[in-house]
Amino acid sequence: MYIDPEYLKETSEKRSLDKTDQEIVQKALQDGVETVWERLAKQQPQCGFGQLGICCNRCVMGPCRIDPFGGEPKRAVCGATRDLIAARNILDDLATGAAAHSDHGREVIEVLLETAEGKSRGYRIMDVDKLKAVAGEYGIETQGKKKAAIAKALALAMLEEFGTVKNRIQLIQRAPDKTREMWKRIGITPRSVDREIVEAMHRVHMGVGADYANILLHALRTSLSDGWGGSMMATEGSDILFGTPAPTTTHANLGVLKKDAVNIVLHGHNPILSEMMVLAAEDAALKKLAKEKGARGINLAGMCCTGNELLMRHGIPIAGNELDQELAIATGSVEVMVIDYQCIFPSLTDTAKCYHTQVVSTSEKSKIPGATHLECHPESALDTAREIVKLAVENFPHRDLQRVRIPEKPMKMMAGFSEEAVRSALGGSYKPLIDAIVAGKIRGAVGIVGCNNPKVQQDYGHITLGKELIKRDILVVETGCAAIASGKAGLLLPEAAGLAGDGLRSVCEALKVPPVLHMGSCVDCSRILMLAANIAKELNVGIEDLPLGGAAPEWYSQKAISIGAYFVASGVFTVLDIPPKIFGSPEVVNLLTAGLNGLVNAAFAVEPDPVKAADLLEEVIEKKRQGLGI
Ligand code: BF8
Repeated sequence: MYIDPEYLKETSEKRSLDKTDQEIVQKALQDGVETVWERLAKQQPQCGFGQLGICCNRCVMGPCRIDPFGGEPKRAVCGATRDLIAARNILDDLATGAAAHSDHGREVIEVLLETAEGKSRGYRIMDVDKLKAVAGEYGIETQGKKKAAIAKALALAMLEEFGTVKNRIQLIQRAPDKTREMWKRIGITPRSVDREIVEAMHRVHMGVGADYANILLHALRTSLSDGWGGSMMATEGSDILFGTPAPTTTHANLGVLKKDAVNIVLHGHNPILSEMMVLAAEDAALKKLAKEKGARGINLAGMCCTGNELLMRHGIPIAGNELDQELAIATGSVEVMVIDYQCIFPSLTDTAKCYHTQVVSTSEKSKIPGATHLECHPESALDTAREIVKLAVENFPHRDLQRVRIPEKPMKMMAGFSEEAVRSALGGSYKPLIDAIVAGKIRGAVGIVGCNNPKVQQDYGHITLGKELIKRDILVVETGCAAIASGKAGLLLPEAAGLAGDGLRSVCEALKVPPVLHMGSCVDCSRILMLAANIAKELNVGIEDLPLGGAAPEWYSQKAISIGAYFVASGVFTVLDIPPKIFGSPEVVNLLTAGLNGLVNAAFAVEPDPVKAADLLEEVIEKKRQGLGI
């Protein structure tokens, strides 16, 4: 349809920072496709009580809301105050996020067990060294034992930590002593993954405690069970099964889709099926079929964190981050979008109906009306993957060439910086990095993580903050959609060191690494924890003493709340740019942005302007440097 070119330009620039995304935003508008931005506009004005976190919809004496101006009603029907309502709401959100990460982790460990027992097909143990190292941490004897036996013992030991038999999460031992003592002192040492989440659900029920601070402390404990438990197990289990990432070069943005190949986009979070898709796409018979259908080949492209998992381990190009899922379909070039779970728009099948794209759902947990459901089970995942590739190949002739537009220039990028890879880039020890920090060449490091949110111009927060920090000689490590944003913007290239301050630039040039390091998917924020823990241990201090910061500039999800909370609970000051739904309770705001300093030597800040956020992070980093006497 005809749309005024000025309007198209202005609207697309408002929606996304990235030129290739802008191009397809314009196409989607011209094609009349409803996207997340149209839906956000239709929701205006959004509910003020909800935004402030002072509405409660837990029981049927309600729903209730509190007057934000101090008038009546001051209490819900049950008697809950604004503080209690806001604290329970945030715990509920956080527990949902922790559950999402940890349930993903559990599935990975289940596949590890089935692989060890010879019940899965196509899966192999790729990193035997890591298997042995992690098994050693669990006290599992590895000498003279077959890898299958070690993997079985490890998987069972990890699965026990989801329940309450052990009531102890082994991997928290990776945190420095001082940090663990801090947790113990304030009673937030996580006991097990599921236990903290179930207890969170218990605590948000009506009539289970009215002390908002007590509820928020449990939120920290729940988040720690995610970061040092479920998420860390997801990372370690995936590395053992699929390989620990090492630096690799690939491409990012919607330009990685190909005009002449069958395009399959892999979207979601769990690498279990997508790893089999990598094998299936190499199948000679399917490649031949693709040729017969007129395609040059089969092109896999990632999206969101499934994409991150694939690019970290296989260098598979990534089409984009969260707000790109509809845009990828709007290129008109996607034969199949495969989804596992999390961060998948429920309306994706409606978007797909505007083109020839088929959405294939693969998890029993994540079915979408209108999608073709081909369920992934470890014993038959490779066959399922082949079936999906065949479906995509057979769909290729249905592509309407008149409606295809693919941006021309994919951006080159580097990824694969697992904690092990960072250490090896440094020559096998953290000493050179610590020396650079002590010498002030690098002032500190910030983990930029999290999502896109249509309330912010796509990628603006990530890129502006990232550039500001590296300019100030602060190393940036990233995961999730933040890392994809940096990939699209060219910050994940060694050449981007030219944008850094003199000190950071010299270190990056010497090591031939970018000033922004892609450390993986959102569960791989556990890699950031490990990096911090290992540096703290070398210095014999706690993580809370290090010149570190965290930021989630465009966050939207409950998972991001859990990540932010375990950063803070681990002693890392963290800035959010989108306000969490707590501002109806000054007491909750005060505890989370100030009071926590007295408990974990870190707190949250909320700052919508990324340049000012960089100021806050720099200030904290300099203070921590002073504390260390450097
Ligand atoms: O887990 S950063 S939008 S894709 S929640 Fe989702 Fe947020 Fe992206 Fe990965 Ni993480």
